[in-house]
Amino acid sequence: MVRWDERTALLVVDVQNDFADPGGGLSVDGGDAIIPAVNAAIAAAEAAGACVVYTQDWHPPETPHFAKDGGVWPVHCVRDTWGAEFHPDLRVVGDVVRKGTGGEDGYSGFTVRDPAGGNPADTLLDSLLRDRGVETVVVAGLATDYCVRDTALDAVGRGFAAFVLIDAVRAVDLHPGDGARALEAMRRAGVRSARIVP
Ligand code: VGL
Ligand code: ZN
Repeated sequence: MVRWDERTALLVVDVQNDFADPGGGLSVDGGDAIIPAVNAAIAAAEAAGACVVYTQDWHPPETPHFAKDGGVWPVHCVRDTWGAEFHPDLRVVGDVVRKGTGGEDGYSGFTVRDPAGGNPADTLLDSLLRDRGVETVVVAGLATDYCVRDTALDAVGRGFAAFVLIDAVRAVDLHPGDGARALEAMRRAGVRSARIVP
């Protein structure tokens, strides 16, 4: 079980229209179905004085992250478009960290990679959490097999204790089983599974 307190942060990963809405550019099956559980986690965090931080995938119109520019993904979460906005049912009550804003690639909320050389750079997430004395992160959102996985693995690598809320995440499952493999990779790395809905 997650024990919510001031040293715990809920990370709400990429609950944006392009992932969560069935009409989105990179729609995740059942993406909108997690929103009640995510909102329940937000309420639990708030009640205990835990901070809530949201990430947004925030791409320029052209980036090597997109298939049309040499990458693998359909166009999604282009900055300042409907697809990049938070899903309207999501309660937003905390800071927002945007990733990919300069055309960088990568999935983790902590790190982006320069599209040319692949050099990693930190987002604001790590310093934001450390400034608040956060020791434990709890990850929810989209997608289990990309941004949720990489954010949780990075959290552990940076010395945070980490949980994944298995009823508040969903996978892209580009290849069948990707979501299950991602949960297994997180488990092996020390990420604990928890549920928000009893
Ligand atoms: C994501 C694929 C491409 C994610 C972002 O949020 O999991 N997946 N960009
Ligand atoms: Zn993306």
